[in-house]
Amino acid sequence: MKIDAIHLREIQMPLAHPFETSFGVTTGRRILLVEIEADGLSAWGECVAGEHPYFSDEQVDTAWHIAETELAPRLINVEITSGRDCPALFEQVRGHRMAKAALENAVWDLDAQQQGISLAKLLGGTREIIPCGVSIGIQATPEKLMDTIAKELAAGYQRIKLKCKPGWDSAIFARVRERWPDILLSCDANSAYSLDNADHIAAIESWDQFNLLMIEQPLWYDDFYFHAQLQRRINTRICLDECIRNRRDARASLELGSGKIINIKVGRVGGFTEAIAVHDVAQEFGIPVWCGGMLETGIGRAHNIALSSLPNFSLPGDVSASKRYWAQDIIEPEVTVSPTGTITVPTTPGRGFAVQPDRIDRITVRRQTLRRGAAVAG
Ligand code: OSB
Ligand code: MG
Repeated sequence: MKIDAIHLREIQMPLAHPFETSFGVTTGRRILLVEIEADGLSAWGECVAGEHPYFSDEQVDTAWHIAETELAPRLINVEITSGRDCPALFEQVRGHRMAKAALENAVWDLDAQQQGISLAKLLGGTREIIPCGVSIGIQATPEKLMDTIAKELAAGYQRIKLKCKPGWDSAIFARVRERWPDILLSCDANSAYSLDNADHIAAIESWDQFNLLMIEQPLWYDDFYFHAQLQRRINTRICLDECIRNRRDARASLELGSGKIINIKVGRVGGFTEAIAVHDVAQEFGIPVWCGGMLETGIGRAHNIALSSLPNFSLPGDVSASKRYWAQDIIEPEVTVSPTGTITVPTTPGRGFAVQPDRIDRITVRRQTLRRGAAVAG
């Protein structure tokens, strides 16, 4: 494929509702989008780096800088045949996986369009519909949380994940379980706990009583070892998110016994090639995976839907309807969820959701273009 231009843009979009995790509150998103122009086609990638380096060490401005000065120049003047060529092109650059994923995923999006097949099919997807869950942020009051859960269950979502932190955990889980003894319920601590505090260990050990589907990343964002110690002390499965950067991490953590479920975020692992590899390692170990979310616009959401169609994505993902995040999404149609909590995987060529260029233009706050043939530093 011959790439004619790579466009970077930053858009700004207010969230329909603030989202609070153990690391902070997000009220609006700054998002780096990548558009690749080739053969008259337009392909897109979304960078999931946040406004601050709180979830991971990347952040929207570092991602922009690396995409502009290191990654796009490596991609613009070469002949490639698929998104699978990107990891080798980008290999010299260490880390910056979210920036890499934004570019690589746009190449996959382009490849699917050129081949006239769905992105899901190109990735190796087999599911026609995917099961959906929701991630519910920390709320101002327990009553507000109960109302939110009731609303999401009524909308059909198959699994409720509660963001938690010390002070917003056991008592909350007890209340939710009292009202809904049988729902699929999980929690996500985003590394809010540590094992050097006896209170924390006792708290986490006591969570077995809540029959949680999983406890997501309770300990340090870069740890496997202490998660393995914790996993041996509890019956509830630990799900790893932040600490899985690639297929080696998946293998090491599963051999160590750090967890029994993996959340795959395509941005966190550096793109679709590595996401598929992590999926395959987990499958080899008999470990289910599910697709995580990073408050994406419709572009990243469409890519998550395609990824979720792979066979080992057997648990409901954090892939939910556009309207939970945005007053108006940047794709058409918006992502909708059926009354039974599923999303239908598109079968049309490419990502299956058209981007709305006019709307994107209106919310763009900076842009940069790199054209084929242009001299690039290096
Ligand atoms: O840990 O899964 C996480 C959002 C931002 C950063 C980290 C996480 C999340 C979510 C939201 O849980 C998932 C979603 O997009 O709905
Ligand atoms: Mg998480």
